[in-house]
Order: sequence, then C-alpha cells, then structure tokens
Amino acid sequence: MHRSVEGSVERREDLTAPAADLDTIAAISSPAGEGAIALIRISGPDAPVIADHVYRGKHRPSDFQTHVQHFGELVDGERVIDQVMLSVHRAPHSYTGENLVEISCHGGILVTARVLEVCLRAGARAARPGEFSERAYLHGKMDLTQAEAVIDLIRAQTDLALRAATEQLQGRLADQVKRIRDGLVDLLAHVEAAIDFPEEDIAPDDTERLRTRAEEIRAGMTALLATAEHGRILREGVRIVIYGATNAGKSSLLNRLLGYDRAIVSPIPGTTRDTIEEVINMRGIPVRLLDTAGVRDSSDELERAGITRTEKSLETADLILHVIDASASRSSVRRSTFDVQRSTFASDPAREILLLNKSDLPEHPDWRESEALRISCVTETGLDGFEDAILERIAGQHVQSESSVAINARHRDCLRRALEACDRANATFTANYSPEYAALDLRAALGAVTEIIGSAGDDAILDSVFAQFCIGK
Ligand SMILES: Nc1nc2c(ncn2[C@@H]2O[C@H](COP(=O)(O)OP(=O)(O)O)[C@@H](O)[C@H]2O)c(=O)[nH]1
Ligand SMILES: [Mg+2]
Repeated sequence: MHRSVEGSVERREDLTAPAADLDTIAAISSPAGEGAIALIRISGPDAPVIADHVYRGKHRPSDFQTHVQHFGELVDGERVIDQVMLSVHRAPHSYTGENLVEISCHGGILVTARVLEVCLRAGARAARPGEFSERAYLHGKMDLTQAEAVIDLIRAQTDLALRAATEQLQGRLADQVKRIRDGLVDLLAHVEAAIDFPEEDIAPDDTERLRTRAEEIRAGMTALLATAEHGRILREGVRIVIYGATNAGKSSLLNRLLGYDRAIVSPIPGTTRDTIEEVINMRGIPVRLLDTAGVRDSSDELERAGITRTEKSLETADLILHVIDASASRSSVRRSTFDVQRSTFASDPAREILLLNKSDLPEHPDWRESEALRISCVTETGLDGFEDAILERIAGQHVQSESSVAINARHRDCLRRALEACDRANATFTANYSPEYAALDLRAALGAVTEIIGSAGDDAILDSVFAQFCIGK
C-alpha cells in the first residue's frame, strides 16, 4: 500500500492495545427495584484486588479460576452484608476487555446499594453511564455500531427490532461499513500514487477506472442510506395519530387496537382531553398509537389545551387515522375536523386513512359515495382488513419484513457527508482536475465513514454515543 495513505488511515485493529491509564469502576448493572438477584460489576486492573477486600470464602477472588462462579459472603469489615456469587473474568477475555468482577447478590434495593458502596470504599470509582461498554469499545471488543446495537437490543420492543439489533451486534453493519472504508482506502492509494508520481500521468482509461470505483463505493453508501427510514421505524416506532371530531370513536379505536380498555370511552363529547400514547406490535413493527382530544369549538380551557396538543401531534405523525362517525352528517364533521386539519398541515392523502366508524348503525346518506374503510368499534367489523391497510401504507414505503441492516440517525449523518465528499471527488475525476482535489475529498469521505465504526481520538463522538446508555451498562 502507498506510504502516504498507510500513515494516515486509522484502523480499528490498531486500537486493540489496552489503554493503560484506566482506573477501576463499579456499578449496579441490573435495573433499580426489587428482584430475585441483582448484579454489581467491577471493571479495571484492580477489580480482583477490590473483590479480595469485600469477599470472604474458601479462596480469594485473586486466585479464582477465570469465569467460574464462587459462593461466599460479601463483607463490610467484619459485618456480613449478603451471601453472593462472585466470578472473576480476567483481561482480555471479558465484556470490557479488562479484569471484570461480577457479584450476584440478593435483589433488594438497600442490599444492592450497600454492596456497591462497599466496593467503592475498597477503591473502585462509580461508573458513568455506558462506561462498561465504552471500555469494551476502547479495548477493541466492539466497534461503535456494535456498542450502539447493545442499546438497540435493550430497547427493542418487537421481534423484528430485536433481530436487527442482534445482527448489528454481530457486526453485520460494521462489515458493510468496513467494505466501503476499504474501497475508499484503495481508491485513495491510487489517486495519491498519481500525486507522488506526476510524471506518470493518469491515463484517460485510468480516470475511467477511478470513476467506476468511486461509483461502486457510492452505490454501497446509497444502499446503506436507504435503510435509514427502516432503522428509525424499528428504533422509534411508527407514529400513528388517531384523530377526529369528538365522539367519533377515537378512544374506542385505541382500545380495540390495544386489546384492552386503556382510554375512557363515553358518549359525553370531550372525554379525552390529553393525548394518550401506547406502543403496540403490529407484525413486528413497533407502532406508537396516539389517542387525541377530539376537535371541536370549545370554551373549556382544558379541552382547548388538549386540542392544541392534538394539532401538534399531527405535525409529527407518520400516519393519521381520521375517525368519522358515519351515522352523522358530513357537515357536522366538516365543520370541525376537516377545517382544522387543513390549516394545521398541508393535507397529504398518503399520510391519512379515513375511517367511517359506527358501521353497525345506519349510515348517513352523506357517506354513500365515500370509498373510505367502514369499521365498527362495537362489533369490530372491518378491523382485520384495517391493520393490513395500515401496514401497506407504512410498509409499502420503508419497512422490510426481513430483518437486515438498518442504520441509525448518527450513521445516516456520517454517510450523507461521505456521499457528498465522494460526489465531489467524482466530479474532479470527470473534469480531469488535479488529483490533489480528489484526494482531499476522498479523505473527507474516509473520515466520515470511519466515524461510523469509530476510531481513536473521537472523544466527542464517544461521549454522545455512550451518554445514551444507562449506568452499569
Ligand atoms: N354504535 C357504535 N357506537 C360507537 C362505536 N364506536 C364508538 N361508539 C360510541 O361512541 C361514543 C364515543 O366514543 P369514544 O370512543 O369515547 O369517542 P371519542 O370521543 O372519539 O374518543 C361512545 O358512547 C361509544 O360507545 C361504534 O363503532 N358503533
Ligand atoms: Mg376520546
């Protein structure tokens, strides 16, 4: 490989040497609250020695065989705090890549806090959010996309989201990113060769080859970028707002979709005054359902505040379920919902499904021509086909039913920058400008792509990624 490229390109593989100056940290890694068992983790060079101080049993933790659990007492001086299981995972074969001690104690809130306290007094420092995973990253145990997959995995609300997170944790996204990165390194090497040896002018057919390569790299980036919306949906869910006039049956619909009575349903108009949000699993896709306050002219201050919220929620909706009482006349609906809706957001039929509710009652003649879906929240007629209609609307655009790579917002941002830089480089090839220009842009693209998996010295990026974790992870 070319000298100038090799010297400047940071490779993850270079980072596997342990960072020497890290201290020893401890935290409660199980959720707060009562449980059968809680887990306290200590990570860092002194972890086994700290365990020696707080544990009493047949052997000293420093002498434990790695990865084997031992039963013993957790002590504060002479006082026994709890009976525990303790294991030592020696560096580098642990989650963090450091010496790691895991203590399973009884899952009481107080006892868990005391165990941690004793560990801290024995010399550990309280871990920051995500610090265990950050250390795993710093010791080359995982790249940034894998660390992010750990959060995705914990937060996954559907099987599809879970599988995508698992695959990302296994490195599927990282592999694709590395392929793009390697392509860029290779291309850059060729371009820089032309800079170093200008007497060997780049022949026209070379230019064509460079362009083809840049085009291939570009295609890889575009393919990954195309998964961004799928990724957003898997991580955040599709936002579906149930909207309409008072008494149309919005809360009834929410309850039907949830399968239990979440919202109060009543014939009194204006019952729902706040937005109610619940997540359901619609064939693997997490769906955030928002029931809203019905829209009408109201002099009630609280109800008006609710209606303002309704209008706000429409702005961020992926899909709007516009519920109409089909037993009432069209004019009664038009006066309220249609008008407000038009003024709130530019009407977008692709974002809205019109639902004629109360189909168990005689339909008002005004709706005879309408092709909208007929449903009844009382008899549940039409609700089966209705889920299909929703999925078609959202899935038709972005959702792949097969789990696959799905990038997050940070990856998308990096890739967009990389793509722009790549396009600039390509324009330079086309115009036959001096290769220095192309090299500059390719370096920028390389930097942006490398950011996705992480490289040394990206402190700001690390902080923003690991700040999303909870303490103990
Ligand atoms: N007959 C009939 N009544 C319904 C249906 N859906 C809702 N209702 C009734 O309409 C009234 C208002 O329902 P609700 O869900 O509170 O409407 P919201 O104000 O839009 O949330 C209640 O008395 C419901 O029982 C339906 O499909 N058929
Ligand atoms: Mg309601």
